[in-house]
Amino acid sequence: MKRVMKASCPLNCWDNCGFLVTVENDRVTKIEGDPDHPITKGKICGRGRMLETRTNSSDRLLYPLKKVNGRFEQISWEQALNEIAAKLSEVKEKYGTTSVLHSHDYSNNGILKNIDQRFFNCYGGVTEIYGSLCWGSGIEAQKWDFGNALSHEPHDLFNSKNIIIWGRNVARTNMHFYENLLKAKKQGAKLYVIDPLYNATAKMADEHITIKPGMDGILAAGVIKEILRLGLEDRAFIEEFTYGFSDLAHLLDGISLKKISEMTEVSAEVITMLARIYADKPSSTFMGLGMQRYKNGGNTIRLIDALAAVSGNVGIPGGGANYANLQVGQSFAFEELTLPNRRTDTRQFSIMKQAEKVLTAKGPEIRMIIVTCGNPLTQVPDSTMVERAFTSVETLVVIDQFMTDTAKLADYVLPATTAFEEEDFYYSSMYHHYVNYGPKLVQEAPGEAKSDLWIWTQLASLLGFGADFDFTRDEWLNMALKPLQEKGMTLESLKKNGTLELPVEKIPWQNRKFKTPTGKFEFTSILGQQKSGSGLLTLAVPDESKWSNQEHAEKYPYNLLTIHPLRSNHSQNYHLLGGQIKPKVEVAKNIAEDLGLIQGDEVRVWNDRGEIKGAISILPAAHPNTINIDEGIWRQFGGPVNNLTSSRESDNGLGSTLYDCLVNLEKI
Ligand SMILES: Nc1nc2c(c(=O)[nH]1)N[C@H]1C(S)=C(S)[C@@H](COP(=O)(O)OP(=O)(O)OC[C@H]3O[C@@H](n4cnc5c(=O)[nH]c(N)nc54)[C@H](O)[C@@H]3O)O[C@H]1N2
Ligand SMILES: Nc1nc2c(c(=O)[nH]1)N[C@H]1C(S)=C(S)[C@@H](COP(=O)(O)OP(=O)(O)OC[C@H]3O[C@@H](n4cnc5c(=O)[nH]c(N)nc54)[C@H](O)[C@@H]3O)O[C@H]1N2
Ligand code: SF4
Ligand SMILES: [Mo]
Repeated sequence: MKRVMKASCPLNCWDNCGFLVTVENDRVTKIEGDPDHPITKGKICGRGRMLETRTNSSDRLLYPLKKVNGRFEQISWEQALNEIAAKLSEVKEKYGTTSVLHSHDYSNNGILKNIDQRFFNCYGGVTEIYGSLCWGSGIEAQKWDFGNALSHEPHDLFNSKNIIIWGRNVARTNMHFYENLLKAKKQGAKLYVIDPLYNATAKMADEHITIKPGMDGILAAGVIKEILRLGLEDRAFIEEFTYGFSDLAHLLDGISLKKISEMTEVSAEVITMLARIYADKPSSTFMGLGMQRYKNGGNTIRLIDALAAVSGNVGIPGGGANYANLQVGQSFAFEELTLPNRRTDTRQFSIMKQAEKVLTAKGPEIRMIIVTCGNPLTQVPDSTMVERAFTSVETLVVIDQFMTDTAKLADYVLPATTAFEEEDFYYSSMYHHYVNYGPKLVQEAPGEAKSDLWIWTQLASLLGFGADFDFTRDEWLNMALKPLQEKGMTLESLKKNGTLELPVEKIPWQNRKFKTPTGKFEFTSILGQQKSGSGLLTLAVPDESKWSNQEHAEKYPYNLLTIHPLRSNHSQNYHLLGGQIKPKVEVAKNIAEDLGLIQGDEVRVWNDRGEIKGAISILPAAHPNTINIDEGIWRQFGGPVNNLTSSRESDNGLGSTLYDCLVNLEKI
């Protein structure tokens, strides 16, 4: 029998698309876009379509595996769960619960993927990771400036006169926003892209502004300086609704436009042009996540926020310093789902430094690591150290759908279901504010694959807190939706419609009531002061740059970006793409010219942390001395590129410095 059902894309992505999935004989046979979805309107990308291949792949993990004498052996669920539960009891007894590390990321946007936290809290509280490789610096920055990280609802774009895409690879990573940009442009809006790479979004822009990687904060400072020189600032907003402006003005007095131009490698004329664009309101800014993956990443986002504020583009239709939209995730009952009060002990490692901490932690040492919804060997910086750390512990458990590079290191690998084999609802706090229902479409998962929720429930029962997991799927989903029920949003209505609009503020900060300690937009952050020093904006530069370490920059003259791949969500699709996969080393034209390289040449890219080999592809319009190698590549295909990246934390401690990475390159 053939059925076509509404469902959702589960992938960690800006778009959170609505799907129409064809199911025949208990098998997914086709995935298309749901034309009725209010935002994604029937269009989806190849990564979404490829979920059909992922689900039906003959490479799926089908049975629990245990490593015996270096080789995986199939074992029963009973044996796997009993042995893992016994190990959890043993280490709890001997060393305390924080001798267990829960390493995870967000590869699946289902709300019930958070139940792992409930498990670890009820167990007693393990070593958890904090911060984010993805968006951590920017989120914290916006909390300091505004009190929360909020974006305008997607259609407000059409109120903008000028649209500035700052460090976001829209055409590749956020396809429905791209469609809206095309439409806004047709309706007369002007589009500017600030990015070291000339990407597909830059191609349709009125102007592409290339910049030295990591220097965007300095550029924003230059634009503010010009706005002030030209008298184009929004005085009324600054005086009534902001705090700390004189500190910012003082900072800008200390640097010349000439110096800013030299540091950013953006001409003074372009900086003045941007000042006029920002003053020609409403101008909206859409920041990507790439440009905050630097040591100075938090300060960068703060200076761009400051630019939006000085030019009077905060809280107005068509304006906004759009980065993420936390009010989406904040709509659900996380405490009730995860029970943080149940833990009696806790310890935290930053996600960036998890490997180093595993290797060095005392009181207690890490004895056991459990990985869920993540592939740290490929995705976490400094892969060499990650491998050392993850193989140093007594027991490594990985729950996944495929034998990833991380799973290969494990002592136990547990086979997980895919999104179509379990019921959940999906949300993403990145672009739009709709939540999508995802029914269980396939009744019999292949082999013995089980949902994460099932695995936690079984382990909870073996460890004596089964009662905390004794709920039906409907009960769990209702629990998550509880805060919305009084607003008329119920599980029934979600199931019926397939998607629901969350009751969020569509134009944040329109009431000018900021959630900061002063209630104002803060150029000087009180929260920043409380957490780490002065809270002042600075003119900080990346850690790996000639402005911070001349000698290092001479040894490693090129900036390495490792942006998100077109055809894969991180590491999730490479093994399904077919054909010969090999790292593509994209280099700015000047590098090829300086080193006499031509398209296709084999090269080695290296720094003190590691190396990667690949074939040259020349980028004619990229910023000089810039290289890109897409992230996510498996070892068998020549990756991971995180061999080269650093595990340093960003300025505010919560973000990564994945793109703050200098390398050298030679032909082999
Ligand atoms: N195809 C695809 N789409 C995805 C994903 C995927 O893996 N594949 N992943 C999803 C996830 S989890 C995320 S977080 C988002 C990320 O979405 P984006 O933020 O759009 O993409 P990233 O690849 O993180 O960031 C790369 C962009 O930042 C630019 N950039 C890098 N350094 C700088 C800089 O110093 N200054 C400026 N101005 N720009 C800079 C790069 O040139 C590139 O255009 O994408 C989501 N969508
Ligand atoms: N160099 C470099 N590194 C990066 C980035 C970069 O730009 N450059 N980007 C960073 C960013 S933005 C992010 S968000 C992270 C992403 O890092 P990860 O989330 O670790 O990466 P993914 O490859 O999306 O997914 C990890 C694993 O989750 C598994 N998985 C999928 N669904 C489920 C499920 O339902 N249950 C379980 N148990 N497992 C599941 C997949 O099979 C996959 O093996 O990577 C970061 N790393
Ligand atoms: S990966 Fe993103 S754009 Fe592609 S189908 Fe899924 S949500 Fe949509
Ligand atoms: Mo991400």
